[in-house]
Amino acid sequence: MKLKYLVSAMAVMMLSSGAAVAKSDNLASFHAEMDSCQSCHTKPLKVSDSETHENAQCKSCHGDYAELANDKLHFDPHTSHLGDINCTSCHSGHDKPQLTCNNCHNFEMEMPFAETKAKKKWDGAWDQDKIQKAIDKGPVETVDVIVVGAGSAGFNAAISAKMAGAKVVLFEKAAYTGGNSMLAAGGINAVGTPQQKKKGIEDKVEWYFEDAMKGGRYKNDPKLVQILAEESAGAVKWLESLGANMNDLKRSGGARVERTHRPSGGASVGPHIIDTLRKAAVERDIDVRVNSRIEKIVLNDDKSVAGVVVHGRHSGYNMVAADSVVLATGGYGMNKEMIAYYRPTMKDMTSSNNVTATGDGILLAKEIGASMTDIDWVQAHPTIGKDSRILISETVRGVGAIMVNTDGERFIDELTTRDRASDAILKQKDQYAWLVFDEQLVAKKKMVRGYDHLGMLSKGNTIEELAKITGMSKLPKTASDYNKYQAAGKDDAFGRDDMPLNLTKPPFYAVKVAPGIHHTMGGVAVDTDANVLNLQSWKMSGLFAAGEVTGGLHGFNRLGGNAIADTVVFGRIAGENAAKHALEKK
Ligand code: FAD
Ligand code: MEZ
Repeated sequence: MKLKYLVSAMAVMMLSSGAAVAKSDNLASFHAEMDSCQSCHTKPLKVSDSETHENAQCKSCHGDYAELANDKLHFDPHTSHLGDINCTSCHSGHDKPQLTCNNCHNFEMEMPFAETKAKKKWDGAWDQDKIQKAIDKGPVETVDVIVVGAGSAGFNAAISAKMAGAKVVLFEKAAYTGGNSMLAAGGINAVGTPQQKKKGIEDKVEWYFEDAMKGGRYKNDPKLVQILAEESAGAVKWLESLGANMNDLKRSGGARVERTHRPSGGASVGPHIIDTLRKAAVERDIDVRVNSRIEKIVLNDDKSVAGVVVHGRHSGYNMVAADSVVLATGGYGMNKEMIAYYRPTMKDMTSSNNVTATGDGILLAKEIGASMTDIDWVQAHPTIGKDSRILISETVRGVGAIMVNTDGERFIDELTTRDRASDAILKQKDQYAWLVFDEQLVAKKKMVRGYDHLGMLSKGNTIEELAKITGMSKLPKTASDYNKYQAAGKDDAFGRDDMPLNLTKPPFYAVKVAPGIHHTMGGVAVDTDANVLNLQSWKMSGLFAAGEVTGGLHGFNRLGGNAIADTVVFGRIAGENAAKHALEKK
């Protein structure tokens, strides 16, 4: 019998046998009993922060995720959108195992050694004494470019810096890379791509620019928006050159044409991009370290960047020197205190964000005198599954769903901008709405099957049946009116100008949605070269930033698809300029 099957069989036996569990009550002692500590660890014992050896050991005995995939499970954690992450992200050796999926979901899944006691978390409060001691001790290593945060902006920066000839290290505080980027569902906006040309879509850099500015209520930094628009097609091409598939196109709210690019086949864009970037980083031999939180940016006496203090899960506090640091730490959509401070009216809202979105980069940059732009602008996404943290992608409306209130009546153009749609929902009875669609949409959008799988959809064989199940008494009339507008190509009720589908093919579906925190538009002030600016708007020598940690690009309201575009366009600019700066200083 292969060890992987033997071990999983043993784990199941142990779960069902109290005596066995009492003997080895954690994963580590179970392995030690079978063999020795060397089942998992090196001798002499040295555990890197990324737990690289330990994870290789897991896979050598148990198989990789593809081998562990089990299609009999209702939810298979080994085939989730988290991709190929460390086994120890969930199965910690000496600590209570924790299903990473449950950061957002509430899956009830029995895990081996679930009875293990939880230990004190390594990544609690930042310890200022230890930070200072690490600085006093001096750097333990030196590189050219340090990238902080391994989401899309961080990976793009690290890959670009490495390709420009710099020695790079990419630090990620979580046990896995991906951040909010791996949750992106809709797509990446770009203008002038071969995909648009193939579909006969006329688009212009000026239109992209105008749509983003209008969506942002003209509070965006036009110089940043211009670069985003001009470089967007190059961003898609770059992702494709790294192995991504961006062949599908759809329209997002606030955009005048279809310019949101996504993988063909209906897969979500974020997991696909992160998977591509992870592989591209491995192929380029980039040093990516997880379980490594940056807690300080260190400056020289002349205020130029000297490096960072990293708090590693196993290595503790150390200073790493570099002439360039790129902040790519994402937003603060999961930091309750920051939301309560900057946007008190949103403090009780749910959030679509990953638990990693804690605003660290903003705190790190502020502490050393960086300026902030639009820091209090927080976007509510109108369609987060009610009472959940699961985003119902804008794609669902883009592809054809209608949005109705609890009586089943439409109340707004479904393709309006997010701020308008969110405000309109909050004015409805009970402050929630339903998205309604039919089987045609399900056939087009694989992600909708995912919502069904999660038990989020109500279903009826007729519109009348769906109306009865959901209590939306006016839904049949609304659907019949909408079908007439769709056939005529003119929405007399709300002026929706893109109605790709009607509501005619059973079964019919509805999902309850409500606004929730989605994107923090404000953040660190940057110029067009991704230099971080200080309070006097001077460049901070050696400090760069890209992605959701920055402010200025999106103004007061971001358009769907512009954040991933931001992470690729400005991630690359930050990486290239960080490499240039560091190499010139050598
Ligand atoms: P992130 O991807 O969040 O990465 C930041 C990383 O930094 C994280 O991994 C974090 O752990 C790490 N980090 C933080 N602090 C530290 C520290 N102190 N030390 C070390 N590491 C640190 N946008 C679109 O354009 N299209 C979409 O379809 C789309 N869909 C979305 C769906 C969802 C559910 C969500 C939440 C967002 C979506 N967005 C979308 C927005 C977009 O995904 C994010 O704005 C974007 O991915 C942010 O990328 P980033 O690289 O800046 O940050
Ligand atoms: O850009 C986004 O946040 C986006 C497209 C989200 C979504 O609804 O899919």
